[in-house]
Amino acid sequence: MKGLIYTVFDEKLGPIAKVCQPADLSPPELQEKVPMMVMNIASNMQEVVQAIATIPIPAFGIKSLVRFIKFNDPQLRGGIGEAALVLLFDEAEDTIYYKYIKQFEEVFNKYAKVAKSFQEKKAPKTHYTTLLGSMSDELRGLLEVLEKEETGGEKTRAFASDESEASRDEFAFKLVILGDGSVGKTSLVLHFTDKAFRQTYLPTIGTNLSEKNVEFDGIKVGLVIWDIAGQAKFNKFRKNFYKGGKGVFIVFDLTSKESFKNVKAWYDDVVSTIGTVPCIVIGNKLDLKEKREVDDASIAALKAELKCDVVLTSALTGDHVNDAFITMARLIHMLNH
Ligand code: G3D
Ligand code: MG
Repeated sequence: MKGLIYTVFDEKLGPIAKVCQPADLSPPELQEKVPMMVMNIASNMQEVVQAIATIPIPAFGIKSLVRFIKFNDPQLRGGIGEAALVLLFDEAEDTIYYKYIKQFEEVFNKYAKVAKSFQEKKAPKTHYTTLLGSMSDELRGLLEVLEKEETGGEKTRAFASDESEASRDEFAFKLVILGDGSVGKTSLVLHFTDKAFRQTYLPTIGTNLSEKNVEFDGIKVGLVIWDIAGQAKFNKFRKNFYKGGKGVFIVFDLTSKESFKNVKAWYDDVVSTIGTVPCIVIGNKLDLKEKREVDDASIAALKAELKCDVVLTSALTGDHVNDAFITMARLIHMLNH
């Protein structure tokens, strides 16, 4: 967790960070840019949601959880003011916040209520400083508890700290997961492994590793899944990212034609870097039926062109997620024995 911002929409000054936690939250531009962005989003929504929203801030390599707050103030136009509680975290940690969003939401709701009453009472600024301080302590405490629960108190087994050693692991096969930003790569990995804390982040190539042992027909296959942390697209580290990969998933979003069009480019990029390896194309977000933009005929054509399996999944409902990974494990096992 990077920090918290309490932002208020001021009629004269626009959106401002009323208080930050820590007070010297850096880089300092965040204190200006984040309120601006959050209030922009709020003004584009029909109705300010009373739930927590995840909003990426790619320019800073971070993501945020945002809880909007409405309060009564007769002195304002319309008699209603708007504010927001914002939590900032590194993109590389997004699995933790995805997985435990409900628990975070409870904490946000509690403090949103207090902030609303502070606004309506016209409380001094020190009250908000104390509020963010308590909220920060509570969130950090929650993170600790969740981590203990997930890892059973034992320390995360350290992966080798640099990628060359990690890929030398003899018992586990390296699997890479590619595709445009927001197609659901991280959500798929999280659904399959169910481990949010037990990941190893390789900062040099901006990658999260998670492991999972798969069993089928009495055969055990260890997988180490490499997922790009954040929105990296064709970045200069991709050679290291692909190197030693025994299988490749290329994910697109069934509700985005653009992400589907880019599958071929991702495929060519991998093949030109590490040669042909087992590849499965995943069409994700199958649950969003009414928003679907990619039809079965286009998928069949791509399948024929790339000679890859295609699996349609939903990381939200979990449909076919395990199938995709098990199919991959089978392919890798077959080719490596
Ligand atoms: P990425 O790792 O490819 O960048 P993410 O993608 O896993 O971060 O997912 C991007 C957004 O898509 C997230 O929404 C996530 O919840 C959502 N998402 C992922 N898979 C599915 C799916 O199968 N169905 C639906 N409906 N949504 C999905 P937010 O709003 O959290 O950014
Ligand atoms: Mg991701």
